[in-house]
Amino acid sequence: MFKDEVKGLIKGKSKEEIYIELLRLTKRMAEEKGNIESKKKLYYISAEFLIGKLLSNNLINLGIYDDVKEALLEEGINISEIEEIENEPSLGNGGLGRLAACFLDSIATLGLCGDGVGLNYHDGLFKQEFRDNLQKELPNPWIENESILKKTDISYDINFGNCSVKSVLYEIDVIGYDNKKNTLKLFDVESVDESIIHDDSIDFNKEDIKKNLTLFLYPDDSDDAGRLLRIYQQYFMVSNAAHIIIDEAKAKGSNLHDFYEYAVVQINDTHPTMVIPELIRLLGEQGIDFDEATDIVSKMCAYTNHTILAEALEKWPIAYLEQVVPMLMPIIRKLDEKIKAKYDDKRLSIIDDEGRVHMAHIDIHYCYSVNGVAALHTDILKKSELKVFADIYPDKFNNKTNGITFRRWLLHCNHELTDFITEKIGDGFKKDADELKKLESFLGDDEVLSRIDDIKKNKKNEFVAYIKNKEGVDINPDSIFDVQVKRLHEYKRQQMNLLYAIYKYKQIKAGNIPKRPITMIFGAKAAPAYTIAKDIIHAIICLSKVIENDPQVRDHLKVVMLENYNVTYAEKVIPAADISEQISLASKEASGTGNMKFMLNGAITLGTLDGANVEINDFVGNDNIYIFGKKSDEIIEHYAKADYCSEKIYDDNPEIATLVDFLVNKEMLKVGKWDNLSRLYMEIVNKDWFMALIDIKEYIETKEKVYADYEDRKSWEKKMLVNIANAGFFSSDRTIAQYNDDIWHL
Ligand code: 475
Repeated sequence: MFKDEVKGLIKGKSKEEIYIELLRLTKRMAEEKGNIESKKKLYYISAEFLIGKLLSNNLINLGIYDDVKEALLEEGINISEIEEIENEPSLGNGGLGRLAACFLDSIATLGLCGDGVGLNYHDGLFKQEFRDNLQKELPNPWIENESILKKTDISYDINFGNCSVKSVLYEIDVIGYDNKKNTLKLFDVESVDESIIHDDSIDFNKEDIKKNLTLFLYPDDSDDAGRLLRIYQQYFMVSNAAHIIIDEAKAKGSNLHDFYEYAVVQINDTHPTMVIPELIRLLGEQGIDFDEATDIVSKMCAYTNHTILAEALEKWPIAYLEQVVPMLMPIIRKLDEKIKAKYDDKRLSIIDDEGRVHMAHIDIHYCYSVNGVAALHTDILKKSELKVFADIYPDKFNNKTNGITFRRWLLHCNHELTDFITEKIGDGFKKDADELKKLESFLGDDEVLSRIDDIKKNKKNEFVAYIKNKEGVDINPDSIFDVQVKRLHEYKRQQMNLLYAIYKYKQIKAGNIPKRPITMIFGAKAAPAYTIAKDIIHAIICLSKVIENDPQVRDHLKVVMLENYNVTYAEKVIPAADISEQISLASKEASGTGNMKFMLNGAITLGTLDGANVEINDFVGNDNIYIFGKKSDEIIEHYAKADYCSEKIYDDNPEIATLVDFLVNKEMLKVGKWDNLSRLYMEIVNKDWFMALIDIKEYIETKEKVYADYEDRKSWEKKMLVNIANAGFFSSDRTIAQYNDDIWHL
């Protein structure tokens, strides 16, 4: 019946028109569902919401995906052709932004009243292209005339030290699975001007705040103007947020003395930290004195930490803040004085002796909850990184292990597996992910095991066709797909995986042919100012060319660097993966969420005991995961003693040295650039800050074992099934239920 209605909507229309019809349909249906309401509301403030394409997910959450798919098929159209038309909003960078998007899905699905608040970046994160084997960053416009954005008439005047702008609020529906909706609120500046961007570069006038404020996510901050722009963006985001939170609470009857009964604010990493002094300031304008305002705000703000990397913890010089947000500085000073008066320990100060404001310290002192994102991460925060704080606030610190929404990362990206699971255990797992555990009863069922394998083969074939069409790359579908896709960072150690690829290349040259061809797939963007990360990308691409040019090797080993890896690409490559590379230096990856997506889709993890890998290991048991490398305690000790020396490893181990030397050999230099390759070589030999060489030997040995085990198909299929069956804990529905029980109390 509904199918006929859809057929009526799309009849005789072009694909572009059909996309618009379906977009409108989802908007109408969301409107009919109405908003989730409650007295107290959550505001999840985040600089990033990496939401991905929304059409199919909205159809799934509205319960009409199958009808629409069939209606399209009857018109001779595959729904994937319509999905292709939607632009992917590039409102995030990596894990932190994707986590925020998964959380919004779960919040609405659980029927909790909670909105996201962020910025409407017109060009988002850059689009990545490879030119001369190097990453080139291009603007990534995504907003079309008619899109998922709904313009509202809500607007605020936001004043900076030297200028004012008018904001405009746009909204995106966040439809719960079989539930009503919440909203993602994205603020924009009225005077934004896309014409100051050129087509072929992400350079622009960083000083023209009225025009540029919401053009890019993470504008290059390697100079003062770039850093100042980040502060403008952050204040613009939180000032708008603070205004709307107050307005909404008042509309519901708050007299502001009871503000915390109406709102709870989750601060996603330090980027939204200024919401604390801004709320105090605005409450002051409403006649509430400083001490009471501070008390109210501290009762309603909670902070999530996503990293222990010191360089990622924001510290803004006072001079910058005086220039951009002079009205906040007296408040920040007072907040700091309170701490200094109470504790005689400089490590706890908000403002340090060099005149820098430690944003995380504002959060920790003035939020009522501080959480890490995986058990090991929270442990490290409490025992070492933030120990001085945990000692004075033992009750504030808590763990919330990350999760992913199964609607996107199973139901949407892997229909075949979803249908098969449903056939075997019913569809209860769609709302209660723990039910996946029932799959373990099929461990002895050969037919079930081969079906799981067939589905994987299917997804591999689909990916082969997709990448051929998109990038013209040929991949052998019978090869092992060994995949590392995530932001590029030295601590994630893509360079160690690259050294493995070099090892395998040399083995094949020496006549040791692998039993089965290997395809090593990388996907990553490097921050525009992160030189070594870009050098690693260059080296990976160069190696892939060296292999491609070598008839002796290319049929046995292929290295692929996906161009412009994003959510859409992730949805294609993760279901096709055999091996999930989670090889960060132990202690450095706060959680990881890709690891969970791979597991759910039946890939086996090859990883270190870092982040949520530790918990994955606990769930699946040692036989169903491949763990290698130094443990976090040992690594933390190396940093404390500053006694790691990569040069010594290089000198003492000729077999390792030859791998590193390969980076600057004749073949590599034929396709690559001396400057980049030699810089990477020097970095690894002389510094290797994230210790690729400390684990390389064990990594090679373990990976060889993984490839060998892959040939015992029955036992591999069992591993796949155990991984899928134990993924339930990593549903973001579980994570959000815990946030609500322990922190939000909605
Ligand atoms: C962690 N992004 C993952 C994930 O909790 C974790 C920070 C500053 C500027 C730009 N981007 C960032 C991150 O710090 C980030 O994505 N962190 C990640 O958060 C969710 O699973 O381990 O690295």
